[in-house]
Amino acid sequence: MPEASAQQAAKLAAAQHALRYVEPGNVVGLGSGSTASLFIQLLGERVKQGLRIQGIASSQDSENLARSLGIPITDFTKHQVIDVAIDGADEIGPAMSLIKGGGGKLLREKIVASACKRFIIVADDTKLVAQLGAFPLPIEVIPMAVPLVDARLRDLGFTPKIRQAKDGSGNYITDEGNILLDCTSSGIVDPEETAAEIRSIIGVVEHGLFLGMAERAIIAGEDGVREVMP
Ligand code: ABF
Repeated sequence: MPEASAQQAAKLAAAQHALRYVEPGNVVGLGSGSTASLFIQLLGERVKQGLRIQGIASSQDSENLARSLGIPITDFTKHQVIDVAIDGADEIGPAMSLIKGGGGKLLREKIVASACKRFIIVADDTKLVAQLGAFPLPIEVIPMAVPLVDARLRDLGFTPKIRQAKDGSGNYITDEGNILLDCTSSGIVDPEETAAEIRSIIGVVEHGLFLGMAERAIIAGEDGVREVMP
């Protein structure tokens, strides 16, 4: 097997560490992205060994992966509270402020996070930043409203760009049928204020600022695994 990169090894170490927060009988939020996918794979192994849990996925991709591994899937019609969710992030800033959505799944990710008793982030240490915003902020928008939302975001100092599908077929379409705007900026100095301003724009479905939601981040790097608290 080819030598795993240091970053890949770090992601695996973070995912492995996160397993300790899952208890028998839990409803587990299954995050999206490469690190969360490693967690799902490890969780699948535990299920094969007899761990009894049910998963609620934050994307169709994560649900498909979980089902392929034999992880029982449930939904919010049966469980409105998730015991613990493990998810990734694109940036982790001060006070556990996050930018998420680089994988295009921010809406369901935030819905899962909103239903959690415990929301825990797994990431390699490249995700830690002193200020959010170097990573373009993903914002999910109702298709017909894109030109209106674009103009309002530019007034706020963002430069929005419609995300394209990787297969070159045109605009990326989210699991809920919306458009994603990836918004570059000179930095997000006040995430709370920025989030409120974005949320006030009609046509915005959700944005990738996750504030006051994560209880901790499991961070892995060359010097091992550590937990970062808000
Ligand atoms: C997901 O994790 C997304 O919000 C984000 O794009 C992704 C990034 O993490 P990774 O580096 O693990 O893919 O939850």
